[in-house]
Amino acid sequence: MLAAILTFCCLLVFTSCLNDDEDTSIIEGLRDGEWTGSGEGRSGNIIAKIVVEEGKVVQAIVVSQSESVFAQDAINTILGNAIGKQDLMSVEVDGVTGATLTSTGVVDAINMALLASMGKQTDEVTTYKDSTCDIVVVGAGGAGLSAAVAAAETGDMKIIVLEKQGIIGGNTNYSTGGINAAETDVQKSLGIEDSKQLFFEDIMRGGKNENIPSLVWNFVDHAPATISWLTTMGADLSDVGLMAGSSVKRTHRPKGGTAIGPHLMKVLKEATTHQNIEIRTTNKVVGLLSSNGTVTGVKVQNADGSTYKLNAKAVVIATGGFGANLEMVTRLQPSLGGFATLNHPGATGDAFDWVKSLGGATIQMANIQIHPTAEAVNHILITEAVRGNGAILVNHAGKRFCNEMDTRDVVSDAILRQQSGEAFLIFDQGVRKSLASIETYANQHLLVQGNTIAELASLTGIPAESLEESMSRYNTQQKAGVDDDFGRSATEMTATLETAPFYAVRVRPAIHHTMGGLSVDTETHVLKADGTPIPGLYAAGEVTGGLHGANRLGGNGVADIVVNGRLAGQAAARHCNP
Ligand code: MEZ
Repeated sequence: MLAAILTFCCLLVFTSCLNDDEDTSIIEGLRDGEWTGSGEGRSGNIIAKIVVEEGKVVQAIVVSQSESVFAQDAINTILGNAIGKQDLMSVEVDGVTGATLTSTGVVDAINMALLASMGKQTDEVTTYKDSTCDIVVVGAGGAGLSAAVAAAETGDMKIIVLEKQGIIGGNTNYSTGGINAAETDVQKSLGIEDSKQLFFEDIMRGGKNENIPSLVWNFVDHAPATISWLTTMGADLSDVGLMAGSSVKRTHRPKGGTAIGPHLMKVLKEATTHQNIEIRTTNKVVGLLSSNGTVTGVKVQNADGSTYKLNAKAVVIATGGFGANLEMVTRLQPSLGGFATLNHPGATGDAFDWVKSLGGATIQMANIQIHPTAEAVNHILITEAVRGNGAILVNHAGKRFCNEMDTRDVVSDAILRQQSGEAFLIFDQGVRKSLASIETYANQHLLVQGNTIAELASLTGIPAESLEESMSRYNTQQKAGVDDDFGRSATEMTATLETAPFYAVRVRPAIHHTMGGLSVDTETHVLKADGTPIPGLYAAGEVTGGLHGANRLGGNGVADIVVNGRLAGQAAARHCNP
C-alpha cells in the first residue's frame, strides 16, 4: 500500500512540476533543495537526486548506480518518462522487460528522495532510549560497515551502526573508480606484475612523501587480503584498471568497469544483515561519552530531536571527511574558495570536535584534494578510469596541455591554468565500450556526442582543425608508444581514439577528498597529541589523516575505507574481548 501511495505521489509530483498548466498544489510540502534517496537495484544501491525549486521538482537524476550496460535503458525509460513525457505511471515497474530490479530500485530511490523533501521517512521512525551494546560504529558508509562486519566476524557481539543521514553509504555511494591493492590473486590471474613495495613507493611519491610511512605500509600490506575478504562476501572485483599515479594496473572493480561504490555497499549491507548488525539511520551522534579519559559510548539524537545515551565498550568513528563543509574547507585552505564539491551533504566533519574534547589530535588538515574531472555544470565526478582507459584532455583551443595520467594535483593545476579554468575530456566509442560506468554519464546527459571529430568540435565550440590535429597527433604517438609532448607512458596511452562516435565532457576541478584528519596508529587507535591512544576509541577512513599525505592516488580512497575499516572493527573487537 505504501509503495502504491508513494508511486502515486511520485506521478503527481512529476506531472505537476513539469507542466505549468496543471494544478501544482496536489502534493503539499515539498521543501526546496536537493534531496537524495536510495533503492536497491540488481547490482547495488541506486542513488537518485531530485532538485526542488519553489515547491516543484525541476530535476530528477540517478547520480550513482552500477547496473549492467543492458539495464541502463530501464533507467533512461523511467527518468525519461518522468521528466520528458511527464507520465511516470505509464512505466509499470514490471513492464521494463528484464530489468525489474533496476526499475524498482530507481522508482524506490526517487520516492525516498521525495519523502525526504517532505520531511518524511519511508520506514516508521523509532525513538530510541538509553541502552548498552558492545561496539558502536559511527557512520554507515564503506568504512563503518566494514568495521561492523569485521567485528561481528570475531564472535557473538552486539554491534550498532549509527548514521545521521536518512540513507546509508555516504561518499561510498558516489565512488566509481575501484579499490587499489597489489599482489592480489586477481592481478595474478590477469598476468599483472605488481608488488607491495612498488605500491608503497607510488603512494609515497604521489603523496609528496608527506604520508606517514607506517600507515602506508600497514595499508599496502593488508590490501590484498581485504580484496579476498570482499570477494568471499560476494564482491565482483574481477576487472583491474589503471589509475593516475599508479605504475601498473591495480584498481579492482566489477566486471566491465561498473562503479565500485554502489556494488560495495550492496555487498557490505548484505553482510551486516547476515551478521544481525543493527543500523539506525537518522540517528545523529552529538558527542562521545567518557569516564576518566576512556570512551564509554556516544550521545545520540533521535529523528524526533530527543537524545539518548548508547553505552559501549568500544566506539569506531567512521564518519568520513569534511568535503561538504565549505566553511571548514576554505578556512583550512583559502585557495579553495568558490570550488564546487563532489561530496555527499553529510560530509561535514562533525567528529573532530567530539574527539578534540577528549584530547584527540588531528593532522594535515589543510591537505584537501581537488579532483581534476568534475563535470562543469552538475559537478558530477567523471571517474579517472575514463582517462585510464584512454581519454585525453584538451583546452578550449583544442590543444592537449598535460600528461592526463599524472597525479591529481598536477592535472588539476594544469586545468586551472587553461581558459576559464576548465577543459574537455575527449574519448571515442572504443573507450565508452571499455568502461560501463560511462553509461551512467550518458544517462545523466553529460556526454556531448559527435559522429565526426569536426561535429564534436562544433558542438563544444572548439576549433575543428585544432581538435582534429590534436587527436591525430595523439593517435600517432599512441601507436609509437611515445608521447613526446607530455610524457604519457605507453601503458597509459591505452588505445587510439579513432572509433566514431566521439565524446566530450566539459570538466573543471572540484573538492573531492579531505586527506587530513584524526591522528591514528596502525591499529586504528585514535591518538592524543602525545601519541598515546584514547582508550576505547578507534577510527577509519576519510575521517583519519596521514595515509595519503599531500595527494591521494585514485583507488586508494575506497581501499582505505575497507582495509582500515576492517582493521578498526577487529581492533575494537579485541578491545571488548582482550
Ligand atoms: O579514488 C578515487 O577518488 C577515484 C578512483 C575517483 C575516480 O576518479 O573514480
